[in-house]
Amino acid sequence: MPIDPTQPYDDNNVFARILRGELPSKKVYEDDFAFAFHDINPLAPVHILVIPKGSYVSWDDFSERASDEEIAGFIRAVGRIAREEGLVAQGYRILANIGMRGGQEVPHLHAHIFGASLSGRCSR
Ligand code: DGP
Repeated sequence: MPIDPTQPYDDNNVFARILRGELPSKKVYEDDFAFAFHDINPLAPVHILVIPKGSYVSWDDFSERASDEEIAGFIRAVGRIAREEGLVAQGYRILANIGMRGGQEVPHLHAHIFGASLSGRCSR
């Protein structure tokens, strides 16, 4: 079910619990601003979720409340992960679903990174 982005941040959402180490994840990357892990239900040969460490529901919430340092750190991390995962030569997609019409299901901001296998496309 898509979330209602006008609700306050829910500290018990699944990504908050992954960040706190209460739930397992297949970690790909971590720094001061971002945490990344494999999507549990991959829609591409490479499907990574990147989340900011702070408590933000949506892109608009993030851009309103996060510091410039957090925003730069998060965006930098997405690019770094694409490079480190070897996606640059083949190309990749970045997607953020926001709110009800955007189809967002987890109320902690996340960017999907979709990458291809060596021969395939990065999405269906
Ligand atoms: P969306 O909110 O629609 O942008 O997508 C949420 C994504 O999060 C979806 O692709 C599935 C993934 N997901 C949901 N719960 C978990 C979980 O517990 N672990 C992992 N690794 N991924 C999850």
